Amino acid sequence: MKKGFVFDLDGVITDTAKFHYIAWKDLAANLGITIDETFNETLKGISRMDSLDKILAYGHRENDFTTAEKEALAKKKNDEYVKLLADLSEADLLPGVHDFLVQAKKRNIPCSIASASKNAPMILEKLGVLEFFGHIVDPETLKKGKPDPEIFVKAAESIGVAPNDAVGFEDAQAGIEGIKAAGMYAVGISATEVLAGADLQVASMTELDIEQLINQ
Ligand code: B16
Ligand code: MG
Repeated sequence: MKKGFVFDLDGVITDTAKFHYIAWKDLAANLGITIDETFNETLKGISRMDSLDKILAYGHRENDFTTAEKEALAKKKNDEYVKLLADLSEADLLPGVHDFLVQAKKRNIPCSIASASKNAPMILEKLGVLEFFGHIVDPETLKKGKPDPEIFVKAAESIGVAPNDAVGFEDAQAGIEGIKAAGMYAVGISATEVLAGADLQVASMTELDIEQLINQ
């Protein structure tokens, strides 16, 4: 019997990858680096600074910037990203998410967020679903990012649920690995990629049966 749900944000609750892509593409172009959508796939679930490092390495510019300069670049990207989120609303929730959260609330199943994004609280507020989450893990408090299980263990424990009793929802391979390493039941959400190691994979949350999940 499962007692709590842990959600990734980007790719599970909403699709912010397209906005990350626009902002990173513009920043990279200013540095003479061209990235495409295939490269953008490798940035999903990766922290802001690790994403910047990957882009600089891709453009062979990894040794060209000081830490302070890299922080300024990451801030510039985030400022553009936040501007692109200005019109985000409930309409940007991915299919089935709102209904699933309502069902969880009805059954008193606590929910938390395990996202690498420092913008998660603001995004959830804009989407109108902040109230459904008992806790949002602050990525600044983590020693390691996904695929390390730390964020998922913290997210489950923050809502008073042992990882073994929790279900985790992820769209990225690194996230599925982190959920499994935490000892949780992993639900992969992707219509395009096979998520290796997921206990269950669906194309969207509309396909999920909450009763069946709880009884895993
Ligand atoms: P921020 P998730 C991740 O979200 C994104 O997939 C990734 O592209 C982004 O770099 C990361 O959040 C950090 O986001 O710049 O807003 O702090 O999938 O872990 O919810
Ligand atoms: Mg994700």
